[in-house]
Amino acid sequence: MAVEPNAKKMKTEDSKISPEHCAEISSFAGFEFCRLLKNDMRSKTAFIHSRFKEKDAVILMEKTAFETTTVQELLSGETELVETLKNDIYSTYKTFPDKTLNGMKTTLIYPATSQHLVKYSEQDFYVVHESGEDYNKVTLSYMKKKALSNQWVYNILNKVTEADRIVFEDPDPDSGFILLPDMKWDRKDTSALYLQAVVHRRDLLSLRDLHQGHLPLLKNIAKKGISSIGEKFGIPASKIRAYFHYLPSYYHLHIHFAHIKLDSPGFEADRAHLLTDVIENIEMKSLYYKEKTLVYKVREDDPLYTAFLEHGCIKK
Ligand code: M7G
Repeated sequence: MAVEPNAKKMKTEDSKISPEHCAEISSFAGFEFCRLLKNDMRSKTAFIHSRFKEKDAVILMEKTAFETTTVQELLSGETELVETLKNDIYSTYKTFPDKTLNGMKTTLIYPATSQHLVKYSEQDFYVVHESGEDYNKVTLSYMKKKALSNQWVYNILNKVTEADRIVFEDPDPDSGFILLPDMKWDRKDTSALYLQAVVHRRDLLSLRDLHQGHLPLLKNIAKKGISSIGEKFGIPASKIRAYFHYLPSYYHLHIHFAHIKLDSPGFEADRAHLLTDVIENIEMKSLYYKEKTLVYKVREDDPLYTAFLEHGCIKK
């Protein structure tokens, strides 16, 4: 696994690089195939459960979009065509370009936890209507016990990893944040721009925690997030969607900034909450997100699903 150039040794409890992250991996030698967790035809991504050195790994292999600058190189004698159909003026071919024009994106999660295996598996989903009371009784204790680790977030905030990728930082401990590329963005095509604004403060788990006292933080992120995207990438506010996920996968407040053209899962009505709506709702009613019944979907083998079922929040 490639170590970030400015990766430093562990300094504090919450800023660390695990030993597994220090090993360079340049091929899949030694990776054992366990099973295909999910084959997403829409995003052309295979989610694979693998084992490496007796630990679980999750591998996401994604066929990437063509790069406009290299498309013309495809039309050369190096590209092999194997005919699969011919009818009048119409023909189709399996196409094998040079490997430099045919790369895939791989995301490796290693060592992966059982929650990662659940997150990336094919699943049945159920709709949950979570009241403020359900949140306090069911969701909070689930988060404390079962949520995915925020270690990668603390590494970013402590500049242990990804420091060279930071697009913008406001270091203020109350209203500050770091804006940087989401792991899902290849940082090539700006019409697929996808950034995360990760807040410096660590007391906010999600949307549910927000009230009027956080308006300066939210407005600061909205204003500086948009202006820095304009300065750095030349993309105007009218082309950017900024939103929270509820539920998120990671319980440290972060806001997604994505290009309006980006077609990625996560914009669904039962997951995305626009930053501008959140600000306005809180302005109208400070405890809006503490009290509102929030609707979202949970996976069948997520422990939260079982907890909600026991609590009577899911009608089967
Ligand atoms: P989320 O709404 O908590 O969960 O968003 P989701 O993954 O179910 O959407 C977290 C976002 O952080 C996602 O868009 C991830 O792609 C992104 N992300 C996750 N990790 C582990 C990293 C990371 O290590 N670095 C960066 N830059 N982004 C990450």
